[in-house]
Amino acid sequence: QLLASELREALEHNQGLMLWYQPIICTHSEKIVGLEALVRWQHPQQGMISPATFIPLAEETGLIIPLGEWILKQAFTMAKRWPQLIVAVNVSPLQLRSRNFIEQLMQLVANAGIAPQQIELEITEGILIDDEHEANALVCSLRERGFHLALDDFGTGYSSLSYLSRFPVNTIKIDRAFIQPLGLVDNATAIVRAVVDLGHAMHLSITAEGVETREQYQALVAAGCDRLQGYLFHRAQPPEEINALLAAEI
Ligand code: G
Ligand code: G
Ligand code: MN
Ligand code: NA
Repeated sequence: QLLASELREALEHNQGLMLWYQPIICTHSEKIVGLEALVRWQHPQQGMISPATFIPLAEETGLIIPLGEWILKQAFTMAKRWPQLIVAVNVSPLQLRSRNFIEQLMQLVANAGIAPQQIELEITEGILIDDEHEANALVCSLRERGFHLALDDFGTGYSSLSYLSRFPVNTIKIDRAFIQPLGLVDNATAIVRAVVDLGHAMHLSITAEGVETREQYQALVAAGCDRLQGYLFHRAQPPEEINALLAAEI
């Protein structure tokens, strides 16, 4: 596990790891309303390594706990600099279920000088696998503290729509697997519309991920989707570039 020990070192020396941010757009105003933090690792020899590779490795080795804390700390520091925006952070199920997670979060929020209301925690249906009751209690107590919660990769997991009523998130992020076929495949629009309508009936806001084409965009506007994210608008980019984007918007 050479890569794992290199990841540990990168974390210890704060070298090579960084957070990039992908804008989230309000469908109505077409303005940036949020930023999703996405971790990047510039490996000294191998170049950029995808989180799709090193997050699972971090989960296998337990490194996800300190890595997850580092990610939260960085994202909260930037949230302080972008007070008008929601900052969304992906949280691994292992991190979410770790001891003292809520205490740690509250400490990080206090240290950064931000309100929990500015933070959206992106969780996946993976936390339901072990103990649905425990997952529900955790989500409820995060909501009580004021955090926003988003159910990420919606539609790809094993859970059914009925879970939503027992899992009090604020937002559903429709996985890009459902966005991609819009305009190409019969019924793709019907599926997205059904998710949007059901979400709205439950007072949830709906974000579409992976929006890449005008056709998808138009179908999502017509379906009443609240927020949009994807390469059609912006890719994830370093904080300095986000600042330039925000400055250009005004
Ligand atoms: O950014 P990219 O599309 O390459 O991300 C690939 C995968 O890694 C996605 O599933 C994404 O949710 C996950 N990921 C990216 N950044 C983070 C992070 O900061 N924490 C966690 N737990 N997962 C992340
Ligand atoms: O699992 P999660 O939804 O957090 O994954 C986010 C990942 O999706 C990131 O790695 C990000 O780079 C990627 N992503 C964001 N927008 C697009 C897009 O429009 N198309 C594709 N293919 N990937 C995207
Ligand atoms: Mn996400
Ligand atoms: Na996703």
